[in-house]
Amino acid sequence: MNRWKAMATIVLAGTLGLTAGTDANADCTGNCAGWEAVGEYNGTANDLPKTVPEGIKFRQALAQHAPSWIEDFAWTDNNAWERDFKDPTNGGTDSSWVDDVDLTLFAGHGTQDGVWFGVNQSDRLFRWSDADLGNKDLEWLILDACLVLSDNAGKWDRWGWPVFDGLHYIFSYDTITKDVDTRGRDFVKYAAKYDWRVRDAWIKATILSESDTRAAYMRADDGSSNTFDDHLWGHGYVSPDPDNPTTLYYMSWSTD
Ligand SMILES: [Ca+2]
Ligand SMILES: [Ca+2]
Ligand SMILES: [Ca+2]
Ligand SMILES: [Ca+2]
Repeated sequence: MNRWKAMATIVLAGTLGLTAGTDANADCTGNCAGWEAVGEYNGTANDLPKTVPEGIKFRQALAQHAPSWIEDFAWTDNNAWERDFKDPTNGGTDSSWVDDVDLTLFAGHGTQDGVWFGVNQSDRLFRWSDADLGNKDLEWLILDACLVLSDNAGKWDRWGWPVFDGLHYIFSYDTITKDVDTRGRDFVKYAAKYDWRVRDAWIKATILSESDTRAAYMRADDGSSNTFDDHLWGHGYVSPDPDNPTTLYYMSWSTD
């Protein structure tokens, strides 16, 4: 369905007594997840046929293993937009989408500076300087894409200090990674079916999916948080939000 048609349907519901407004997407209440997957790059990069299937498997795993969770949004290909990840202070709408939920998965192309979309909405690169995450809600962001968490000296000032604003974790890759459709599913499986810590679930999901790459995460803590021991909501301890991070942690590992 065309994205604008989808939003028009929601606005129409407002005339039936639900809340209608300029922002058709109401705040998500409860345990909320969303995902965006770009398989079609419209000639700007090679297409990635496994990304949309990854999102669908992520959806199915949530339904199967984490039934208390709601899928708040799922945008694919030309309906997946950079502005959904960008903070309103930078001209984006993340407080209605990516930062309005607890867990977001992105699958597509990446570099150490950001992740790529197939259309200009409002541009094609969600760059670290576009981001301010957790000031609305988001706890966990999976950027299943190459190189976002490249292990070099600049990493703290890219995806670290300027980005973590209540956010607990970014899960991604140090190196390139392959187009694989299982990682979102396996993350949910280990975090929800087996109640593992989220860090352990991402490590497991990456090791299961391929070899010869290095996956990574970055997380934040302040004086009262303990994100190391985070689980998904409903599946164990969840740390208070590190709203003013005092320490950032980085880990990468071989997927051999
Ligand atoms: Ca939350
Ligand atoms: Ca951008
Ligand atoms: Ca935000
Ligand atoms: Ca939060």
